Amino acid sequence: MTDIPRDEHLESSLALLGEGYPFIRDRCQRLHSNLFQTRLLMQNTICLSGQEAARLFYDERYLQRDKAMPRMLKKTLIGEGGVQGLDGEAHRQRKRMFMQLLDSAAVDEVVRLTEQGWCRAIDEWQARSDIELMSEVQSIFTDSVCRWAGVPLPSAELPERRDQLVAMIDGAGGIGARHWAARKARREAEIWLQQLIKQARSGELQAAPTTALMVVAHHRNLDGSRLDSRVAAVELLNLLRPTVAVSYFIIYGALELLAHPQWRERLRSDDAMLEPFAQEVRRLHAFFPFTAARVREGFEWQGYHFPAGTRVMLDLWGTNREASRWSEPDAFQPERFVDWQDNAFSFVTQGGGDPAEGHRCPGERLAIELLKVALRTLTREMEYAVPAQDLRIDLTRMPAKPQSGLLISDVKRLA
Ligand code: MYR
Repeated sequence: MTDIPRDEHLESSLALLGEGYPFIRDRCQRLHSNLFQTRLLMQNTICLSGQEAARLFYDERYLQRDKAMPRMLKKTLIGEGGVQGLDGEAHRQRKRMFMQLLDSAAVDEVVRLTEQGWCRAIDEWQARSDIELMSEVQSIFTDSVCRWAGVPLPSAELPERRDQLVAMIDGAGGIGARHWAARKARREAEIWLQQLIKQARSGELQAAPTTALMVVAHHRNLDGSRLDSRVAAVELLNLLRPTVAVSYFIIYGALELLAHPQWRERLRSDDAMLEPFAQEVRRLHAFFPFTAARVREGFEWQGYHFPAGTRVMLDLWGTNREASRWSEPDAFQPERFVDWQDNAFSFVTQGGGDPAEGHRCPGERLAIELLKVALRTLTREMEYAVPAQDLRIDLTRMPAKPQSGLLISDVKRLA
């Protein structure tokens, strides 16, 4: 048995927060290894990268989610008691609720609502000068996902709720003010949704029984009890927040259109290339950089020992760019997805494996379809100018985004 290569620093948390997305990949390259150990958040942590590592990471015989996510993420992005931290049968039972809620009819419905949202927005943007595309898309998505979920959201309340959902995402990888804003947003959003869950249970709030609000409110644990109302709020947020997070993909997509005008032209008429383009955007821009699990019982893998209880972090961003699986991995080449044979472990932007059985995101198809709607709209429904601004994406900031949120102007609806 050989020792797992070790990162030279005694404690790497500040390096991770300072280096951002390439943190694991850079060290794997330097150490010529697809794994290394380091100390992160005061714990010995094994970092993994690549397809084979992802296959291991999503094997629940070896790794569990209980007590895996760092506290800073539980307090901001994902909350406590939700599906991400469950294992075994309890996880499968909770996950079924998400899989059923996010079925193809739901995808169609959210797509339809966002198409209407884009259409209304274009009318409004034509009369305005500077538009920050990112926050506009976040408004469209907040409004659409709340309508779909049966969550009442008067238009006067929309900016506040949008900002809370965005703060949870935007502050997840931040320290200082960004982190504290995310914590506050989570507390406030949980109170808001907990109230609605209670009203839905008492009958004070009426909504169709198939809406996400009602399904979550009446969901039963394995022992037949209802979800604690706070946990129900966390799960409802697990539907609303990631939908709004798709706005990051939209902005990355808009930036790729800007960087590759030949693709803008091609997408105007070539329906078949919308999905490959969307997939390439998602491959290169995995905005959740790493995910975490914990060793269940000690085991051996590739000649290395993984001690029981050790935290393990999988490099999502770097796995999507593994040089032995993807040719020119850092280049934007949508054609690579034309005849792509779906591989559950080499392209892991929203997790790996089978979403019904494991921890892969149940909303992946929704994210792809929302991105395709955006690409269609940006190339076929509207013309716009992009004023001078700094459009660089700083990979040391998690989640990454252009500082300006992508300002556009001179919007015109195309006939
Ligand atoms: C969601 O669950 O809402 C979708 C994912 C949002 C991604 C936000 C990225 C957060 C950066 C995490 C940094 C991890 C540092 C340990």
